[in-house]
Amino acid sequence: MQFIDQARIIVKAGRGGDGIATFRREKYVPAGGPSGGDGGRGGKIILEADANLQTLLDFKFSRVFTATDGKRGGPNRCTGASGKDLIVKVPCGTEVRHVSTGIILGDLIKTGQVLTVAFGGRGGLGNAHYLSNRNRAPEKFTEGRDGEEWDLQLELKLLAEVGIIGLPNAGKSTLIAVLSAARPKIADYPFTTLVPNLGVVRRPSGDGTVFADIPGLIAGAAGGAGLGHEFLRHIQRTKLLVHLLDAGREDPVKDLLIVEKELLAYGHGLLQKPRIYVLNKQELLDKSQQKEVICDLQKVVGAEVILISAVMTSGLEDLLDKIWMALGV
Ligand SMILES: Nc1nc2c(ncn2[C@@H]2O[C@H](COP(=O)(O)OP(=O)(O)OP(=O)(O)O)[C@@H](O)[C@H]2O)c(=O)[nH]1
Ligand SMILES: [Mg+2]
Repeated sequence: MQFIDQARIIVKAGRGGDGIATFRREKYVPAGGPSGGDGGRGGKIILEADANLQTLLDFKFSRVFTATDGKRGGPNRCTGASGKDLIVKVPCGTEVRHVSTGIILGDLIKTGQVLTVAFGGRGGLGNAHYLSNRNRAPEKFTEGRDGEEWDLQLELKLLAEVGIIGLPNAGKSTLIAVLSAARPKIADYPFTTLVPNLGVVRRPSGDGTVFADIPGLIAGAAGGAGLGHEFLRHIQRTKLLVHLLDAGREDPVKDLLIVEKELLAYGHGLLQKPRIYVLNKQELLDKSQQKEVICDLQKVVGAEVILISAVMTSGLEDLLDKIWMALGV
């Protein structure tokens, strides 16, 4: 289950400091020579892969990254201070390319891996460099060079961490729509969704987690019925499943067992994946009916079943809390 998260950023490395022209003035030294120091180099921009980030969400808000300039040279051949490098953290798996040429600068795969994307300008030379036999008192010095500036395209192939499963019409697309910025088609008939929708949900630590609405699970899916088989393969790569049940159906326990049976039939460890069970469309039942259905479901799954209404957006905070807890984030 992959989709591409993209961001465009501008990186500006620091300018080099200027060299200067000065002459030694010391007691008892009659003709002090040139002593102007060189400018410091500008700071560079470095991207660093960080396993704590999952998406490029934050680059939608801060897009320009600037490193500081190098300082001017000083007298007595003192080189100016270098500009400070700026380290920008990106999620592991980020691919970096130049917007203008399309050239790939690199792939940041492992946490801690770094890539310099803009080099700082060289510092200018002080007049001490221009001393020669013909010119014992050079006034010449050079200015620092500009740092590199680039438009970069960041691309990240996202892996869905949370898969929302359940029978057609359970409200999977509705749930992903209320939790994220995704706007999938929603309708009151089965098989509305034909390919998985993905949405990024912001978690308390600030970064995003990718949710996938996995459609088309029906009886026989593991054997290839419906759309199921294709998507069961994708579910394998998620870390957590949210199993959504429809409170408006005749027998939610039966529905639950249909889907669980498919997970079992497909194998590949799907049944061992951590799961959170959720009864959706709570407002279709009165309080005592809700209690009864929840109780029946809990008996079968041996775990808590969370009651929500995606349409009324109730119970969602509790659901997200449980999800973050299960993911350990
Ligand atoms: N009453 C009520 N209806 C809901 C709720 N959530 C979803 N629905 C309705 O249920 C129907 C199906 O919702 P979808 O989100 O399209 O369901 P889905 O699971 O994505 O269905 P498929 O894409 O066909 O697998 C729509 O008419 C929704 O408006 C809810 O909390 N309460
Ligand atoms: Mg759908």
